[in-house]
Amino acid sequence: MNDFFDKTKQMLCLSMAGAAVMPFAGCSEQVKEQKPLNILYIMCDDHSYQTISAYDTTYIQTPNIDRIAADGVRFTNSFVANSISGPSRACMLTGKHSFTNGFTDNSSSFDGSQQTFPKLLQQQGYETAVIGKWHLTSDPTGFNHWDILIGQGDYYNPTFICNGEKVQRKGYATNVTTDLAIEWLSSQRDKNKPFCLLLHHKAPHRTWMPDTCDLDLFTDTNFPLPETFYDDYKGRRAASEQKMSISKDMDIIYDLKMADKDSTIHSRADLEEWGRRMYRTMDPEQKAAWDAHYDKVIAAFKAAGLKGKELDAWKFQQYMRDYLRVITSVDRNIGVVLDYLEANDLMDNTLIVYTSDQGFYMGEHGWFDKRFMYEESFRTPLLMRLPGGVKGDVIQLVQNIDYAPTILEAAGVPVPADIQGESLLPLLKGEQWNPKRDALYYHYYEYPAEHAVRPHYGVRTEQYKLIHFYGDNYSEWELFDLAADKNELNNIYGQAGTEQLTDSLKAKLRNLQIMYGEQQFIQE
Ligand code: SGN
Ligand code: CA
Repeated sequence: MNDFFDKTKQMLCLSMAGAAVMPFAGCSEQVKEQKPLNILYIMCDDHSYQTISAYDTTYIQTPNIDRIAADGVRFTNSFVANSISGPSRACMLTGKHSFTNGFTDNSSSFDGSQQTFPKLLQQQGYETAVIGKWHLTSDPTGFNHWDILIGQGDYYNPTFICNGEKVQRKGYATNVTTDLAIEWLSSQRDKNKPFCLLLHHKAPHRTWMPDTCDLDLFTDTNFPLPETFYDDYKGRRAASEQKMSISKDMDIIYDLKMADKDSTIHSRADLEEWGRRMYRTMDPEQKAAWDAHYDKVIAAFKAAGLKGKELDAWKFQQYMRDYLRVITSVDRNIGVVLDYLEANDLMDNTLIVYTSDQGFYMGEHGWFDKRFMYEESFRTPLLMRLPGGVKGDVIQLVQNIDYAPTILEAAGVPVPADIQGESLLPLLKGEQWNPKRDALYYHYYEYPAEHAVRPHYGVRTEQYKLIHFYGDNYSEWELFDLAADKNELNNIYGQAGTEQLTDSLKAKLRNLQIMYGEQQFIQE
């Protein structure tokens, strides 16, 4: 299904693309006329690699996001350090794991006095901005301009905080966020300086509310159920205890929009509670377009009277349709930004990054949401187009703590020694890459919390993954051989014959915990 997994076996296919660009800082006299490097970092919220056609064509075509891949590098083994929004964003800004940057779960508040890559760029003369979802509670620091959504933000007519002032803006969040980015690029920034723009869409976060113009897309499409949709979680206790099941935990009104005005498929109280949240910020025109679409779906749903597995499959289809409608809008808006760069002669001196704050379950294991160190949520899409860099696939294991040092090095700004990530710049240039780590470290902390995923840390190598779920009176280990069991259904921890492998992975885990300052979590 995911064609890029097979391609990970291929070697890098690299060719030079675009014109040469000099880093901004430290330019010598004779190259001063060359343009400094701008940074455009685009990050969506919960955008799965399964729904980017550069990675996987099963569900949707994303021609505009694919433009970045076609002209740059597609990372086929890209991961996060902690699969949840705020922590991921903090890892990305600091180049440090959650424990080190202090933002371990979504209830944290980011210590904005600490070092971040936008601050370091700003100090070296960059004009910096963040537009869209922020989700770090404290006000942004290190930005000349910030225009952020409050918390998760709303899909319709969202309220932003623009440099400290609240402003409600009419329209659909992805379009509004794009317009703000174009406005800053075209008329608000100081054009004598190179720019670093973090463009953070709230889409496609739950509850996957499409733009009115996309509501009728995919209406007749039936998507294939993932192989693991009916996973029984045998041998994986923490997986069996979560609350992110499409069948059991996805809400018929709130998530799937079946707000039946006659209240025959749910109670009146449910309609009032969830309906209020769903329509909360829509204006009458938007609400009318919304109802014109969903009222028909509600009528058909009521007439069908689905139960059991048929109902589960319907929920999956409905979820996929809305999610993919939201992605259609994201892709269209990425196209707008790329067109702007092209029309304004910025493509040959702008590093473009496309990523998500983490991966997401598109029904694999029967789930939506993220958090687990299992592949679908541990992975995240990552595309980077460096002018003058290479094109093709990079198969090395990379992580979101690597973005900050990559961007700093690309901009010619020294990478501070305390940054834990590794610069990916050599990979973008087709050069040798010798990271300090020999495996990836992961740690998820948020518990108790929505979706009931137990805290866990673990280590991943090219072939194996060892996870430890922990808590008061809770200790569960899982070991997967990803070459033999790509869907992680067969926990081989404790099985005869795995002793040596387990010891060596535990040693790697211990070393990473020491390297990243989490000695207190070491388990013998
Ligand atoms: C909200 C969602 C959750 C989601 C978290 C974290 N519930 O609480 O489903 O896991 O955000 O997501 S909702 O009812 O408010 O939609 S994150 O991407 O921001 O970390
Ligand atoms: Ca997210």
